[in-house]
Amino acid sequence: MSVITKRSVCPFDCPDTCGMLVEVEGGKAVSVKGDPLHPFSRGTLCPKMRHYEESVHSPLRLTTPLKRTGAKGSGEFAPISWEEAVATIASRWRAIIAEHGAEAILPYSYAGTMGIVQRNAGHPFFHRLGASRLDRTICSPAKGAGWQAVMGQTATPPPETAGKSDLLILWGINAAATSIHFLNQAKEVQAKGGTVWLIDTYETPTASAADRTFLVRPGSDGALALGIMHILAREGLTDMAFLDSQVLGYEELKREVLPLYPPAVCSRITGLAVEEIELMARFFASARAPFIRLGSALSRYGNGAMTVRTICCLPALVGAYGKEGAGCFPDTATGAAFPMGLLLREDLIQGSPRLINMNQLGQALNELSDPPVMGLYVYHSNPAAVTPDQNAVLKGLARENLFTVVHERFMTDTARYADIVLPATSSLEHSDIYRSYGTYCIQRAQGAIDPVGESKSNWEVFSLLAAELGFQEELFNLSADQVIDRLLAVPTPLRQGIDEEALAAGLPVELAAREGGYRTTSGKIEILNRQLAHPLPVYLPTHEENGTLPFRLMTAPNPYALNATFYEREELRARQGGMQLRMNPADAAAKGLADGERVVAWNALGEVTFLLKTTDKVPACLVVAEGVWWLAYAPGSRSVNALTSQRLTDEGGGSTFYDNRVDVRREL
Ligand SMILES: Nc1nc2c(c(=O)[nH]1)N[C@H]1C(S)=C(S)[C@@H](COP(=O)(O)OP(=O)(O)OC[C@H]3O[C@@H](n4cnc5c(=O)[nH]c(N)nc54)[C@H](O)[C@@H]3O)O[C@H]1N2
Ligand SMILES: Nc1nc2c(c(=O)[nH]1)N[C@H]1C(S)=C(S)[C@@H](COP(=O)(O)OP(=O)(O)OC[C@H]3O[C@@H](n4cnc5c(=O)[nH]c(N)nc54)[C@H](O)[C@@H]3O)O[C@H]1N2
Ligand SMILES: [Mo]
Repeated sequence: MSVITKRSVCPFDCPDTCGMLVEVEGGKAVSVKGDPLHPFSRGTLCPKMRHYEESVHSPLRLTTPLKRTGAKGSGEFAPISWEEAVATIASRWRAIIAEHGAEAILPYSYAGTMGIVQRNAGHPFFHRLGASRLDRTICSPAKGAGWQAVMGQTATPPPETAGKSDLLILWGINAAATSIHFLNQAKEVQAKGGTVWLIDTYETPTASAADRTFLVRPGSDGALALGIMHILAREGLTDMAFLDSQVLGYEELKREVLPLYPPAVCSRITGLAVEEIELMARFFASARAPFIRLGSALSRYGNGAMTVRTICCLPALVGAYGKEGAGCFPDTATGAAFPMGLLLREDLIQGSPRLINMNQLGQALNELSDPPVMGLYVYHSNPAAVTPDQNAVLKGLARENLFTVVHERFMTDTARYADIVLPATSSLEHSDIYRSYGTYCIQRAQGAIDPVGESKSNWEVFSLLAAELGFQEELFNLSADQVIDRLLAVPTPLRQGIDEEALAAGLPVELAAREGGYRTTSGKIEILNRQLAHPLPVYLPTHEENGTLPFRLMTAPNPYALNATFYEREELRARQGGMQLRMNPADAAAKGLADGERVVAWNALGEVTFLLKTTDKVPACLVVAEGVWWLAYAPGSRSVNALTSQRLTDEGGGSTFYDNRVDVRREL
């Protein structure tokens, strides 16, 4: 049989958005490779995607619609036809709407696929239905709020420019796991004699790519940035010409804020020595082009937006913004490349349905009334695993009077609680167009193989449901490819000058046009922003700054999984070494715990069994639980998010996954 190679794009929630070449033989994907034409990933894939074909053709794929036959959560189901599934959903929803109104139905989705059409497929449908709206804040809205406080809508530099820096700071990012191709920039910097620093709370694998690693206390980075700025101001290391002409509020910062943050104070907050903070300040000031690559985890704290805002001020003091190879890179914002209104159809919203914060699904399912949530439709998300306060989420999902539909590729922890399960295509089985939050690439991809079993894409399922409910809008009758064509038919400033033919042919294309200047209210970088509750940056405490339990809990990404995705792959689970809790050997000894033993981490929200891994890469008073395991493969009956709370960030309504404490004991 002949092998055909097709271009595709990695659909997962990762800043790199790699280009892929898929080899198809006899209708099956037999291998995937990195696409050498992709400008950022340059032909290599991460360890998860190197064998994507094993996920696509996994024996665990769901292949038919299912209806529940046992108790909720038991995982007992019987196959049904698509006709029965769609008719059941429509009739149950009609009954819910008649009794409680359409707001009693809640969609729940996040980032199982990042493709623009499939990811947003439910938006027009649920707007038209009149359902409650979901505030999709689980990832990093506080990071966005922090950047915007200082930089407004200013475009970030292309990530590749970091290679031209002479001091690259990987600040709160485990790039070896979450953006492996960005490490090419780190290598470029080092090859030219420059320096790479990592600032994290424990020593991740990225430390081996850095010349020096600084470990700070969780959520204290804002104090580090203030301490560095204090020293820059004190020692006259600032770029006054830049500050005078391009920045608003430096004098106010210097007069009112920086005196409160001498190095000794910042040392107490961050845990770094005064000498380390001084060294960082002087080195930063003497760099020709300092570049900060900012991760997201440090924004997932009660003070997360303020932390990001404070760090974003730092490059302004040395005139690093606007200089090639310098500045700060949080993410790329490329949504405006497409006329998203055509797809999101907010004009279909009737009245003002309530907005439910996705981090507080537990509260929504258990506590909301007027109306209560009676119907839940989950698509490309796995809230039983990824959403904070797992015990509250599972309690809600177990409600006998809650009608739950889950559209999934696998029998996830969430799907086990469904009344109806619908099988979803993988990205190799449907069309989409992709943008990226870590590069300026866009790329269109068509299905490379036929759907596995009877699976259907998000777009197709919402078209079926719309037809069953009698929705007349033309959009619901279009195919995903037709929707993509319509998006591409409308020119946007961001797509100006791109090679439309290459895009149509499925090649990766870089957006070049970016509006220059500082896109803030004042047209300057705004250290002072009077529209905010705190007009100047200050250090705010985290939720758990003064908590009483002994360990701060880091719920970090693992290189061999992506949130709760990829757990179907035994080899990747094995490479994680099981569901581990990592702890400093001295802390373990003080507790009488031994490496490899089953331990229980606990707090007021729940208890979770882990395998203990002692390592001096983790500092004292910290424990690390990487990965979001499926319960089927967890050592106990819960996974890490039974220990994380529904509390939100200071701005943006974001998750606070890292702002939790636990104690640890031997499992009895
Ligand atoms: N392999 C893999 N890749 C992924 C993911 C995954 O789970 N696995 N997740 C994807 C998703 S959804 C996202 S949003 C992105 C980014 O996902 P993020 O979760 O933002 O991950 P990183 O940006 O790598 O940053 C995490 C690092 O920040 C550190 N950290 C935690 N608290 C602090 C702090 O207070 N200060 C400092 N300095 N560091 C801190 C953690 O220890 C960790 O090493 O990655 C994506 N890519
Ligand atoms: N403890 C802890 N919890 C976390 C995090 C953490 O670092 N630590 N990270 C948080 C962050 S940053 C994020 S962004 C969230 C991510 O939250 P989610 O986006 O919910 O994360 P995933 O686990 O990737 O779940 C996506 C699901 O979508 C399914 N899927 C994939 N493609 C399709 C498709 O085309 N259609 C349908 N219907 N389904 C599809 C996959 O099989 C998978 O089960 O998790 C958060 N939770
Ligand atoms: Mo995320």
